[in-house]
Amino acid sequence: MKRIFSGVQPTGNLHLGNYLGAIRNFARLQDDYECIYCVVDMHAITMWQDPAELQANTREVTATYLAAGIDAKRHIIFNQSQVPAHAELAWVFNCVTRLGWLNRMTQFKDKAGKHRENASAGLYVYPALMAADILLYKATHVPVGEDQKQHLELTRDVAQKFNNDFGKDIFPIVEPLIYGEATRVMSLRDGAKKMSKSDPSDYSRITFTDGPDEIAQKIRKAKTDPQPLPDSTDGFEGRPEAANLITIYAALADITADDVLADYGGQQFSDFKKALTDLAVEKLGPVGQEMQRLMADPAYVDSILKDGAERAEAIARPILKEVYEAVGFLNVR
Ligand code: AQP
Repeated sequence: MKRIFSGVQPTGNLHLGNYLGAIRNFARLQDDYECIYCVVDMHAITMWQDPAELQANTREVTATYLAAGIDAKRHIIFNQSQVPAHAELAWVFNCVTRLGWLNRMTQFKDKAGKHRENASAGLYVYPALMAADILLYKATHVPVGEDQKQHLELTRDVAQKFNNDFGKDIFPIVEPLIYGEATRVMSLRDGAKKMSKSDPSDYSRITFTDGPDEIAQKIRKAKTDPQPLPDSTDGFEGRPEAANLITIYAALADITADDVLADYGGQQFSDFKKALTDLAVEKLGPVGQEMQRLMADPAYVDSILKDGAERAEAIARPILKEVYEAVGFLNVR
């Protein structure tokens, strides 16, 4: 069976982009793939995290996976730090990955910003750890949002170079699964910026902890332009905010953006925003409520992670052993 690996960082403010670009797709792939879904806490600490919040956020991402419908009995949910083989394979990959590849990564440039000299070495080698996460399970497919495409290309390069360097066909060349109407949800405050957890404005994103009133307020305040909605997606040119809101509606309703415009084209934003609010509350409300219910039972959430870590470890160990043998590490134990 084809195997999926994907992950979300426990960095708080889980938002609509994470849901439509990743988590909802995770749940939808369960019947066709063997799925391993990780809470990537080791990735999270590439930027400083408050330790108590990191723990709470790890449970929150786990609860959201479950609330979104991922079946932790049929598939695996765990947090990365509990399977040490991730760090072990990441070191081998640090030695396979070329500096030139890392220097091209736009996420590092965006996150390090102007203070590149102050960024952690971990942030720089983040893509090598991500390659290790995926290849540790010989995953064949990786569902992600559009922003992770470049990192997945690097994963393919690492797999190819490792196989060539050691003359063994150990790793598969992974395929990204970037699909759905909303592969890149944009900020509600600026249609040119990705919706993101770290945006200082809470009004830029809809999160799972937002109730109906907050969702309504955020959509009401969402940036628009003075013209009515276009009649088709051809009219999105130069109108990123209109494109974003229509795309969000389409994704939530599971229809195309042109279908949405067949109903709302020519209308003012105000009416459309009311409809979008109702739809967002209808679709996100139950997931948010279930997530909060699960968060009230941390022992249960932890038991899911513990079971998942044990099952993930059982798959990962033999693969790491194969890698260590290929590299030439002398096994004396
Ligand atoms: N705006 C988005 N639209 C669609 N998909 C998105 N993803 C993130 N933002 C959007 C997808 O969500 C998954 C998990 O992301 P992550 O938590 O690992 O890291 P991220 O991409 O760094 O998330 P953020 O929200 O953008 O955080 P910050 O603010 O730290 O940069 C991934 O599959 C991602 O593609």
